[in-house]
Amino acid sequence: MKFLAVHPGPLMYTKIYLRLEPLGLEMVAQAVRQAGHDVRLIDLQADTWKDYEALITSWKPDAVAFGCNYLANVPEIVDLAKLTKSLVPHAFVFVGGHSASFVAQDFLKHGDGAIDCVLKGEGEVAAPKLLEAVEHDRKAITKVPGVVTLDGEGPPAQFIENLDDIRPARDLLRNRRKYFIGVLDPCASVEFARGCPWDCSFCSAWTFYGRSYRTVSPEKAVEDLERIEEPGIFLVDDVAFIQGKQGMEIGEGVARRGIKKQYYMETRGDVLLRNKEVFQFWKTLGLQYMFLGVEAIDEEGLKMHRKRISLGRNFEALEFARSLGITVAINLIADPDWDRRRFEVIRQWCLEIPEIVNISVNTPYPGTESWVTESRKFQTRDYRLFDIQHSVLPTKMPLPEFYAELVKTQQVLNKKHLGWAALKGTAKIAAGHLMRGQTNFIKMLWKFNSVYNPELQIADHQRPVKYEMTLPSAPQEIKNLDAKQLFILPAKGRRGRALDESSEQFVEATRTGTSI
Ligand code: B12
Ligand code: SF4
Repeated sequence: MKFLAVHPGPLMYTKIYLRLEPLGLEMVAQAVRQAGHDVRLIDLQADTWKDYEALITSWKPDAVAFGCNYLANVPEIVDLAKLTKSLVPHAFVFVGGHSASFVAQDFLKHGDGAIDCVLKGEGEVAAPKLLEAVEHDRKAITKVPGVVTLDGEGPPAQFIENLDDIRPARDLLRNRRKYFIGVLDPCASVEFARGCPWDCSFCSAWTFYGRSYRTVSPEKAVEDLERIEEPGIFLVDDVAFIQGKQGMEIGEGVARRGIKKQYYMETRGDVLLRNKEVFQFWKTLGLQYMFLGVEAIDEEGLKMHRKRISLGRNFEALEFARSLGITVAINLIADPDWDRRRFEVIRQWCLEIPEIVNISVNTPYPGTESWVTESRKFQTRDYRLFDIQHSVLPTKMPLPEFYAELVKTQQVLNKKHLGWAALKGTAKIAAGHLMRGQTNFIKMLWKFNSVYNPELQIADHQRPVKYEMTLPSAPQEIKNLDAKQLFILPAKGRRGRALDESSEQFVEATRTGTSI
C-alpha cells in the first residue's frame, strides 16, 4: 500500500524557538516500511498545505496517517483529514499520537466521516496491523489493539516489545536542515528511553505509558547517534538518565567511537543530583543545554504540581548545573490565580539568576489528573488555546491584565536572552551558522515581539471556534480517582520499569505515592 505519514504545522508561539523532527511519526513510518509498504512522510512544520495538496493529488496514497502529539493541533488535523477525503476519497484516513489517544472520540466526531479511526498508544505495533486489516479484511479493523472507530473500540493498546526493534526513518524527511532548537541549528532528535516513572498531576507523560519506563540498549543508542549527520542532538526523553548506568554506558560508547555532537536534554533536579558523575561525563562529550522542570519557586507551588522535590533540592540542582558550565533553562508554571505582585516577584527572581527561564501557563490537559480534578471552570473549548501560552482557566486578574503581566515577564526574559543581548553572547555561533547557510537560529532572535503580544493573545480567545472540545463533566476529588483509568497503555507495574532496585526506590521516595 502507499502510506503517507503527516505531521501538522507548528504551534503559534513555540515556533520561534524550535522546529524539531517528528520522531514518533518516523518510528511509525519505519514500522510500516518494515511491513513492506511504500512509505512517505511530510512535515507541515517545514512544508506547506500547498505542498501537501500537491503530494496527495499526484501520489494518491491508499492510507494517510496524521500524528497528533499536541492538543492545539487538533483543528488543523481535522481540516487536513477533510481535505484529504475530498481529494483522495479512496484513502483510509487515521490519526494517532499522544494527544489523539486522549481525545479519540472527539476526533471521530469532528471528522464527520473524514477520519476512519484513531489509533491509541504506540504506533509501531498497531499501524502495520491496521494497514493489514485495511488491505485484506476491513472487518478486522476493530480487532487492532488501541483502535477507536465509530463502530466501537478494539483491545487495549499494545507496547512495542523492544525499543531496539525499530529505528526512526530519518531519511524520509526532505528538509532536515530546517530542524533546530535555539543555537543547535541544525538539530536531530534521539530517544534513549521512553516513559516516566513519576506521576506529576499536570503531566500525561506517565499516564500515556501506564507509568512504565523502557530503555534503548546502549549499542543501539550509539549506532543511532553515529548515523546522524546533524551536529546538534535533542534528546526527547522526558527525564534524561534516570538510570545512571545506561547514561554511562551510552556515554562510553560515544567516547569510544569518537562521536562529536552538542546535546540538549531535559531532566529533574533530583536526578541530576543523584547522577552527578553521569552529567559531568556528558559535559565532556558535548552536553551544552539542559532543561530543568523546576515549575515553582515556592514550596506551595511545588506541592500543587505534586513535583515531590523540595525547593532546596531544586536550587542545589541549579547550583550543580551551573558548576558544569552548561546553559541551563528552567520552566516555571504561572497559575491563572497569579496577581501582579506574584509576577513581579518572579521577574525579580529571574533577573537575579543566570539561567534562561521559560514561563508556561498552568493548563489541565486531557489525560492528566488535573484534567479530572480541576474544580475551576474551563473558560474555553478551543483546542488551539491549550498550548500552555494561553489561560484556559479563569484568571484572578482580568484576562487582558493577566496577559499583560505574563508578556511583561516574558519580555524581561527575552531582553536577557534574545535579540542583540543574545547575539552579543553568541556572535561566534551565529557567524558559524550563517557561514553554513543555517539561518533558523538567527531569525529566531528577532521574532519575539511580533509573536508575544498581549493583544494578540486576547484576539486568539476571540477567534471563531469550529471544533469544540468535550470538557470533563464534573470535577472529581483526587482521593476518589483511580489513575489507571487515565492510562492509554496498560500498567505493567514494577516489571514495566527498566530500573534497578535502587533507582526504583529513589523514584518511589520522590513521587506522590499513588498505588500504581
Ligand atoms: C520531546 C517533546 C517535546 C520537544 C520536541 C517536540 C517535537 N516537535 O518533536 C519540545 C521540548 C520542543 C517540546 C515542546 C513542547 N511540548 Co512537548 N513533549 C515532548 C515529549 C517529552 C516526548 C515526545 C517524543 O518525541 N517522544 C518520543 C517519540 C518516539 O514518541 P511519540 O512522539 O509520542 O510517538 C509515539 C506515539 O505517540 C505514537 N504516535 C505518534 N505519532 C503517531 C501517528 C500515528 C498515525 C500513530 C498511529 C501513532 C503515533 O507512536 C509513536 C511511537 O511509539 C512529550 C512527552 C511524552 N513523553 O510523550 C512532550 C509533550 C508531547 N509536549 C507537551 C507540550 C505541552 C509541549 C509544548 C506546548 C510546551 C511549551 N513549552 O510550549 C511545546 C510545543 C512544541 C511544538 N510542537 O511546537 C505535552 C503535550 C500536551 C498536549 N496534550 O498537547 C507533552 C505530552 C508533555 C507533557 N508534560 O504533558 N516537546
Ligand atoms: S517527572 Fe513529572 S513532569 Fe516530568 S515527565 Fe515525569 S511525570 Fe511528567
